[in-house]
Amino acid sequence: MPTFLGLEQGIGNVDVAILSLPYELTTSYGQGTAQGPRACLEASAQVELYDAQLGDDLPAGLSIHTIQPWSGEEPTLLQQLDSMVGYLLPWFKGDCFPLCLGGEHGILPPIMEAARQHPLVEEDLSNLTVVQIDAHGDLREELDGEKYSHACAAARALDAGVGRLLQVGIRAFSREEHQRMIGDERITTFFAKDTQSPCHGGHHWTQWLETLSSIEGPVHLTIDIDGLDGALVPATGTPVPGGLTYWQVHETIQTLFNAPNAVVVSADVNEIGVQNDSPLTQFTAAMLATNVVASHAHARSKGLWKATAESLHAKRPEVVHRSFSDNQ
Ligand SMILES: [Mn+2]
Repeated sequence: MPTFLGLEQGIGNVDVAILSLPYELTTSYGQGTAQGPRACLEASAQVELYDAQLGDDLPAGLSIHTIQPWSGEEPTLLQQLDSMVGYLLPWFKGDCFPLCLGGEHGILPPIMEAARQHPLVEEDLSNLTVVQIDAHGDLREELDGEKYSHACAAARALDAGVGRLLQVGIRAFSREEHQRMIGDERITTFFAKDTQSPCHGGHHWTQWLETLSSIEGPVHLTIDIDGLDGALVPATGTPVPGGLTYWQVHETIQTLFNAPNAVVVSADVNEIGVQNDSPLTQFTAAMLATNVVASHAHARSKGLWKATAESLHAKRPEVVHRSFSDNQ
């Protein structure tokens, strides 16, 4: 199995857990995101270990563990979702930083169930802010009759109780999704049409960065790589023109991790496709994943991230997560 950045497997305590969710049941257009996590890990061996903000080479003293991929083979979609929750739960106890590689965006609802038991979330997802980089709103009620479709990932996160959803890069959405963006006060959407405008984009982009800096409390960062311009990620499930530049995503990650009153408790990079004529798509995903881990390491070094599990878990009984398949 390839390891993240080609590093030797961490020993002892886990500081950062790299989790692979090769899940693909509902991708509507492209194919191949099930192979994405492995391709991203392989491409990560070519990423520079030095991070300029951190001023150090990764792993920068951290113990980074590349965990064996999830390999659920349950017969139904709902049982697969439950199986992913079981795979994720041990890494969401607050004593390490989990980074999930996907797989289609349908991995978000199981990640939310795992995040529910993070000590800073305290079983109540209304305490959690989700920052979503994406071309799509992912706010449909269902797609082709399936409410756990990748096209519904953000809607299901809100249904699970997420307190705030901040979206950027959005440029492909239905009338129904647009109405929900406007009507649900938990959602703040920064449209690509505004942030990428040649005339006024800078103004909107500054507002986005200020919004990130003002976040308080625990945050999950979900990066659908199709939020980037399609030219950078042609092998993702649904590449879309008119998206974010690499440096805008980089700046979003760094600004979020540096927000003075926020704690980024977990992240995912999803919809990674495998490009065969060039490694550009999987290498772009690997660069972003590396930037997430380096930004976490930087936040740790500044005291913005604390291992919270021991003190908080001592007070509480074990959390029982909600089952996707039992609630039907
Ligand atoms: Mn998405």
